[in-house]
Amino acid sequence: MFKKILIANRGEIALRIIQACRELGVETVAVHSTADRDSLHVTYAHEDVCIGPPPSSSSYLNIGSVIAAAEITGAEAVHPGYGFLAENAHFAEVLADCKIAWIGPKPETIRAMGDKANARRVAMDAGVPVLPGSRQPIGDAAEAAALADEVGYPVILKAAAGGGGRGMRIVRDPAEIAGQFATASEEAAKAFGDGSMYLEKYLAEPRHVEFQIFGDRHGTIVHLGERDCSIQRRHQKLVEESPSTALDAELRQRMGAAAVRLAEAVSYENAGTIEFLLDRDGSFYFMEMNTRIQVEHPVTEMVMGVDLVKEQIRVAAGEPLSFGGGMAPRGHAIECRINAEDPERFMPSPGRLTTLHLPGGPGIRVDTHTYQEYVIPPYYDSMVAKLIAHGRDRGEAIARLRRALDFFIVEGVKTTIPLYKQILVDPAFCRGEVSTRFMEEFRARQAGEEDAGE
Ligand code: MV4
Repeated sequence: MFKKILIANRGEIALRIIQACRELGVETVAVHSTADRDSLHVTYAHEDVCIGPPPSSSSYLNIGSVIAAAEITGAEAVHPGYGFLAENAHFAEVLADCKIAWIGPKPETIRAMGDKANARRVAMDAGVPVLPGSRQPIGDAAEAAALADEVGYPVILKAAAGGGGRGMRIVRDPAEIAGQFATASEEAAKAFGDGSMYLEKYLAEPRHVEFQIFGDRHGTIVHLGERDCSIQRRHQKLVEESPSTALDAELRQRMGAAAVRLAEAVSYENAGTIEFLLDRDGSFYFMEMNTRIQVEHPVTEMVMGVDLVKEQIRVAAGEPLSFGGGMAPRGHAIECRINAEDPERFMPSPGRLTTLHLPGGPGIRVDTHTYQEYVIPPYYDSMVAKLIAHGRDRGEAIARLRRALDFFIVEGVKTTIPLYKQILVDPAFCRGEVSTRFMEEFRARQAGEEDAGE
C-alpha cells in the first residue's frame, strides 16, 4: 500500500479522499489555492501545500504546481477526485514519467473515452446498443444532412470533445441541419480546441441511468448497479438515486452486462461510470463513459455497502477487487446536491455560513468540507454539501431525506434546500416517474399550484 497520497482537488471530495486514506493508514497531502486555506481538507491532511492564486487555471489545474507539490512532499500517488485534472490523460502520463502512481484508469483509456465519438464506436464494436447515428465524426454539413435524413428527425448533434451536455444541438427541422452543424462545430472548436461532431437520433423523454463499474489490475471487471440521475437542470444533476425505479432485476442484469462488456473492451481499471439513456419501452442506449469517481458515488456506496474511494486506492496499489459483481442493491438511497445558490434563479450565492447545523441520525450521510463561519469562495462550484439518505425501501429513504432537509439549517447564504423540499413532496417524484424533462414539468406543476392558490 502507498505510504503517502496527494489529493489534487478541493472541497467535499478532497475531504472524502482523506477519510478513505485515514482508514487505510495512508498519510495525506492537501494542495490548496490561497482562497481555500480555511477548508477542512487542509485542516485534516497531514501536510498541505499552497499551489497558487484562486483561479483554478493557476492552481488546481496547474499540472506543474501539483507535481511539484507531490515531489516536495514525497507523495507516492495522486488522487484527482472529480473535475479539475481527473480526466486529463496528459496529467496521468506526466505523473507516470515522474514515477508517481495515478489513482484512476490508464491514460489511453481516459483519452479513448474522452473522445465521445470514439467512445460511441468502441461501444458499437463491443455490441453495446447505441442510438442510430454516426460511426465516425461528421465530415461536413452535407454529410450531417444525409445522416439525419437516414436516422429521421429529431436528431442531436454532439461535440466529440464535449460531454455532459456541453456542445449539444437538438435539430428538429431538416432546413436547420446544415446551419446548426456549422455553428455547433465552430463553437466546439473554440471551446474545446476540437470541432469534431457526431450525430444521434434524439430521444424526447428518456431517463439518465448510469452504471458504476470497477476494474482491477488483474483483469476482473464488475458492475455495482445503477444510479438514476434523470433529475437535472442545465445538465447539472440535482437528485440521484439507486436503484432506479425503472429497472427490475432482469433489466439491471442486461444493462449491467452491457456496461461490463464495454469496460472489458478497453481493459478498464479503477472506478468508472457508463451512462445510458433509457427509453419508456425499456430500450437502452450507451451515451458516454466517465473515467473518474463521480459526485453521486455515495448512493452506490450506501446500497452496495462498499467504500468506492478506498477501493480506488487499493486497486491503484495493485490489490485485487475486494468485492464481486452481481450484488443486489440493499434498500434505497437518494442524494441531493446542496448548493449555495438562489434556487429561483440558479445563481451562485457565495459567502459566510453564519449558522450551520448538519442533520444526522439513522440512514443519513452528509459529505461536506464546510462548517459554521466557513466562507464559500466565489471561484469554484458552489456545493455546500451532499445529503444522502438510505432506507429499507424508497419510501423510507424519502421520509429520511425530507426529515434531514427540515433539520438542515444554513444561514448567511441562499441554498437549494427549499427546492429539494418541494421536489421530495412532488407527486410524480414520489411515484418514481422521472425523466430528463422532470424539472420542466415540475416547474409547470409548481406554477399551476401557485395560480390555483391565488
Ligand atoms: C441525448 C438525449 C436524447 N437523445 N442524446 C445530455 C448530457 C449528455 N450526457 C447527453 N445528454 C443527452 N443526450 C440523445 N440521442 C438527452 C440528453 C439529456 C438531456 C438533453 C437535454 C436536456 C436535458 C438532458 C438531461 C439529460 C440527458
